Amino acid sequence: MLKKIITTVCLLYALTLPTHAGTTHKSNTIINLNNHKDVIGSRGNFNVVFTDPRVRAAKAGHNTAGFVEIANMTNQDLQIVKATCDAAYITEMHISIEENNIHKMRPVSFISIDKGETTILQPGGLHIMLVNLKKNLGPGKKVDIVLTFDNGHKVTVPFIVKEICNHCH
Ligand SMILES: [Cu+2]
Repeated sequence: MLKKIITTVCLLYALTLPTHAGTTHKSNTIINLNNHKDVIGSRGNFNVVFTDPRVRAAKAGHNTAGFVEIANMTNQDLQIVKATCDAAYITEMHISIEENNIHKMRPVSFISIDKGETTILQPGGLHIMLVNLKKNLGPGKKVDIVLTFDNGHKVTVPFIVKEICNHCH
């Protein structure tokens, strides 16, 4: 279920095509790293599309998770090697698995996105785990998650807080 993420070297940044609110619509966030202040490393092409970045609504002190579809439009295989979020005390990349009919999740050290492929973070699979929230995340709020790629690129992706089923992962 691990798919892959991107890395090339160009410089583009964020063109956001916002969703029309509601919990069922998807939004695309096209990351163009040209002139992006967070870009670290060499220059080149970096074209990654983040679709429907969303975080499950949860209260301060609780854990929650972020989900998103990530399309690697570059010509290089990519990996996300780190995720950080100021709204939580701990941010990890996780995968949900089922062993002996028991749902578990465990940290992964990276999330891969092959060139031309899309990796889907979703309930029951890969997700960004936000442990011990510092504040309430209510529906409609936005929370930034910074994703670091294996080539050194750092991308800030705005995740929208939504009601997402509680037992999906
Ligand atoms: Cu988790």
